Amino acid sequence: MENTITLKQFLVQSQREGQDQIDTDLIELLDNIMSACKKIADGVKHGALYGVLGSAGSENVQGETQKKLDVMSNEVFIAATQWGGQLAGMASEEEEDVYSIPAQYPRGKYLMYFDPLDGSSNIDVNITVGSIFSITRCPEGVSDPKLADYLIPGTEQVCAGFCLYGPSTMLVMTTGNGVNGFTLDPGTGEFVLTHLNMTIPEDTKEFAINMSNQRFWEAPVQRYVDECLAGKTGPRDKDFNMRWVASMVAEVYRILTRGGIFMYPKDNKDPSKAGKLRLMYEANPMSFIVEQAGGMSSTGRERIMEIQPEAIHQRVPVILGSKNEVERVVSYHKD
Ligand code: AHM
Ligand code: MG
Repeated sequence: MENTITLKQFLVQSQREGQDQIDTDLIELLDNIMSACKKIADGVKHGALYGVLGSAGSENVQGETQKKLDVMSNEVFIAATQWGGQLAGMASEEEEDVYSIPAQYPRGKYLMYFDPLDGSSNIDVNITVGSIFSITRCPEGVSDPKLADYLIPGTEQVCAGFCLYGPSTMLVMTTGNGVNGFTLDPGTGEFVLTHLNMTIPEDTKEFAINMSNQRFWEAPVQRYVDECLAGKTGPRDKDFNMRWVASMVAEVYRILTRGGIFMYPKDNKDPSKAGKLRLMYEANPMSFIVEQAGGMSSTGRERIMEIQPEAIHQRVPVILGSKNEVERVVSYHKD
């Protein structure tokens, strides 16, 4: 245990080494995010013992049924971070409007966007879920940010991360200088550096997509998946493997570990929706992490992090992972 480096130590050391993005406020904010993640991990682990499984009997702004753990995780995230004085405001998948920091707390310079419990359709079936967060600077001179102040492109992110509630609890994050993974030690309650400088292999033989939507996809994605399925007998001349966990956090973690491509592409299932996943608290943070690990992230037509957001709950197509495969899908969109 002597040589272990905790997440907090790692951040302080990185600050001392002059990493521009890291300041004391960010370290304190991340410390509070860690507290939130530990509480949520505890709730997820205890499941039925805490009576937290099942539906909360309400819907969020996206019209999705909220699970009890969705609601609880959202409350935990807000309670753990709003008091610290580092945030000017926050936006959550589970909140219709942006969340103003209550008047009794000081306001800080950062904005936080988060999905308190991603993959929540998996809660009741005991499969990995996670929390995703993204941090940007609040626009200069703004102390009481309004909706428009939050519409900042992903390229401006100062930090992004996710916490995975799986067989082990892991926090993976970037501050724009590579990606590192920390495993929660259940004995000490500390996140310990276990995965230094995670990188995504450029090539892969594994793809992840919800095949039940196949008939709704556009031609470039149809072509890409057809070619993967053809395996050795097709133009790719190699067999592919497929995975679909229905938890983006678990898919991105797998890709960070052994490569792969993840797609929730544009489809015509519901023409009013540009995709399923949300730009501000799913696509942007995951894109930042994937790019920092040497991968690529695109809608098929543009780099996700360069999208100028138009709404806080905006949806976008997402194609991310091993660079050469994502490039291939993007090239099919150009053809
Ligand atoms: P959520 O934030 O409501 O959980 O939705 C996002 C999740 C992603 O984690 C996952 O990739 C996707 O939805 C799965 O969708 P589907 O059930 O359509 O396969
Ligand atoms: Mg989500």
